[in-house]
This record gives sequence, structure tokens and C-alpha cells, in this order.
Amino acid sequence: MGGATQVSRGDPAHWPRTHEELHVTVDASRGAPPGTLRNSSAELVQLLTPEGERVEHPDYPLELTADEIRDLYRDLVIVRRIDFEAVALTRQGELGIWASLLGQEAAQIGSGRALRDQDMVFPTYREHAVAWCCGVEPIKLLGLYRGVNHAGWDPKEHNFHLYTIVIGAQTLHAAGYAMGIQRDGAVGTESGAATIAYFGDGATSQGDVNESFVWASVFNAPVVFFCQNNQWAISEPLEKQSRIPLYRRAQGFGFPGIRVDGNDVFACLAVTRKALDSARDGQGPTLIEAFTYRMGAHTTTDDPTRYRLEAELEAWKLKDPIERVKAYLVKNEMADSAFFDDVDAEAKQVGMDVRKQCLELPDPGPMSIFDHVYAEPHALISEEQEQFAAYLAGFADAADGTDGAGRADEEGNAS
Ligand SMILES: Cc1ncc(C[n+]2csc(CCOP(=O)(O)OP(=O)(O)O)c2C)c(N)n1
Ligand SMILES: [Mg+2]
Repeated sequence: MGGATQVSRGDPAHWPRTHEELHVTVDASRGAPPGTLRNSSAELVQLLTPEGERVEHPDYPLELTADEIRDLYRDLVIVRRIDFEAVALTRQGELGIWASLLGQEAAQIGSGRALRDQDMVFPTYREHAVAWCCGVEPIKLLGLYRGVNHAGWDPKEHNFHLYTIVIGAQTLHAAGYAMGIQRDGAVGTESGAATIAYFGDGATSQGDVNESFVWASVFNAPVVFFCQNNQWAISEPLEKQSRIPLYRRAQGFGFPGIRVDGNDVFACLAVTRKALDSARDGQGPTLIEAFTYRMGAHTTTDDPTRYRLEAELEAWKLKDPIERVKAYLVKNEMADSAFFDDVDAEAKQVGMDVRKQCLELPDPGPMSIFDHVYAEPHALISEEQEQFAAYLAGFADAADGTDGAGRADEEGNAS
């Protein structure tokens, strides 16, 4: 497309017409219904249509066995179920908050399954399916959102860094890490390593992200910038971030940018695999814009009905990332109803297990808040620690199995 295209969303008769309010999108779908993607190889890489038809792309050949496709389907269904369970647990007061990945499963599973063991991931707060691909137990993610741990997992164990709430900060960490492994000589070899940074469309407006692009570019760092363009940054629509498609930003920084159908797990796998290979080979960074849609709320504290039209969501439901793989499997007789029943049963079991584990998570002791502030003892922290211990001891029942604030667990032990 040539520049920003104006596309009204929902019923035009009800759409605001003032310049300030007009919803302008950078989608390539001029004149098409809301949310429509044009399957143009120049603008968007797509290998599996929403109807489940396989499309070939000259730059992204992808050969998958039936087993591999079934595994991708299984991943997609299970991560959606985990997400569903976490949202329900939040509604029931068991988690403080949850950032749902609903609608973004293909972007995350496709890119996550493109990773090799030696690659390092720098996520935001929504990459639950990438965590799944890296072997991070789902309960560890829930522990973070329940507020009973500070991070939940060892980044070195899974090559999956800690969730980062500070928008865009992890892109700098990723660029720095990539420059580090470059200096360690881990790039350009057969077993070369790469780095991938996840971030959203809103994050592209952050200084950190733009700085990381500069560093990665001029040092040719082995990093893939994976932007999940889910169209919204809480209540801010995409057109408030950019007047050009996000992937085109890369050109200005001097490295390739590519837009992929983020609801197409095949395309996300192929595009990310190629970009990671290129980084590993010493060819430098790539920006991938995975064009997708946040089907849920920003987090469980958000109410998207206050700022977006229902018609938009309805249009994207037709592009559901799971349904198209299912349609492909059925059409090509690669899976029967027994397979789909088994996957559903497995997902249900995973969901039930996660729920049970969540309810059994122990509360940390109040003093543990000081444990991991610094690796080494620190005078100020020690002082605060002593003050807080004295404060807790000041409660009359502090020594009799309560937490010092008068609460005891079922066994009467301090939590
Ligand atoms: C530096 C910074 N500024 C503001 C916020 C508040 N904030 C949290 S999420 C968010 C929107 C991010 O949108 P996007 O990058 O599109 O990611 P998405 O949530 O859609 O995945 C904002 C502004 C923050 N966490 N950090
Ligand atoms: Mg977003």
C-alpha cells in the first residue's frame, strides 16, 4: 500500500467523522470490511488462509509433517485453555491480574516453535505461549500474577527472561544481550545463537525500542524484534502509534522488516525461523510485525467495550488462529474427531492442573520481600528489614503461629 489507508470500522453510519476521532488504520485492506487483510506477498506473508487453505510464498517455503502440524494445533489449544483458566481464576479473586493472549496464540506458538535451545527470549508480560514453548511451567506465570513470587522462573534454565512490564525495556536488554553473545563468538557458527525480543504495537513509540533498533542495526546484533501488532495499546488504537505499517520502520534503521499474518501459525513459524537463522548467521537484526488482534481485554482490569466496536472483534473472530489449523487438518484428512477430542481432553486436564496448583500456591512469608532486592547485603535494605521485623513483632499474637498481622493459615502457621 502507499501510505496510511483510511478504513472505517463497524457501521459507517455510526462512525465519528471528525478528524480527531476518525479511526485510521495502517492495514493494507483499503475499502475492505473491518480487520480484513489483503493476501499480498508484498505486504503480508500468509501461508494458511483463515479458511484453512495452504498458500505458497516464494521466500518462505515450509514443509511440515502431519505430526508437526498436529503438534502445533495441540500447542494452540492448550495455551488458550491455560489462558482461559487464568482469566477465570482472576475473576474468582485468585490472581491479582492477568494479561490474556487470546487471539495471539499463533504469533506466539509460531515464533516460539522457531526457537532453538541456545536462543534467548526477552518477553513482555503477555508471552504465555512462548513461555510454554520454552518449557516454563504455566503455574510459574500464574504465581507472578498472584503476587506470590517476584519473577517465578530462572531465566537461564529456560533461556526465557523475566516478564517485563516497563514497556519496551526488554528490547534494550535483548540488543545488549545479542551484542554480548556476538562478542562471545556465538554468532556465525553452525550452532550460532540468536536473541528475540517481543513487544507490542504501542511499544514501538517508546524511546527504548527505537534506541534498541539503532544499537542492533549499527552493531549488526543477532536479534529478532518480534512485534505483535494486536492493534491496541490498552485503549489507544494503532493509528495513534504510526502512520505507516510498523514493519516499514525497520528500513529507516537500516535492517529488514517484514509483516506476517500473526494469526497464521505456519507463516509465523517460517518467517521467524528465517529471521533467527539470519541473526545466527551474522546477518544482523530483523523486525517482524505479526499482524494480529487482541481479542480479549488488555488485562483483566480493562473493559474494551468502552473504547472499541464490537464489529471489529466479530471480524477478527473469523480469522481465529486455531480454527484455520483445524480446518486444514480436517480438509487434508490429517486428523479425525478422536484426535480433536483427545486434544480437548488434554487441554482440559492441563487447565484443571493449573487451577489446582494455583490454589495450592503457598503465600510467601512477609519478610521474604527483602530477600532478592540485591544479590549482596545492602545497608539500607538491612535497616528496613530490621524495622519491618520489629513492626511485625509488635503484634501481640506474632509468636503464636500468625503472620504478625493477625492472620494464620489453616494449620495455624504463619504464612
Ligand atoms: C514505560 C511504560 N509506560 C507506560 C506503561 C503502562 N502500560 C502498560 S501496558 C501499555 C500498553 C502497551 O501496548 P502494546 O505495546 O501495544 O502491548 P500490548 O499490551 O497490546 O500487548 C501501557 C502504556 C508501562 N507499563 N510502561
Ligand atoms: Mg498492542
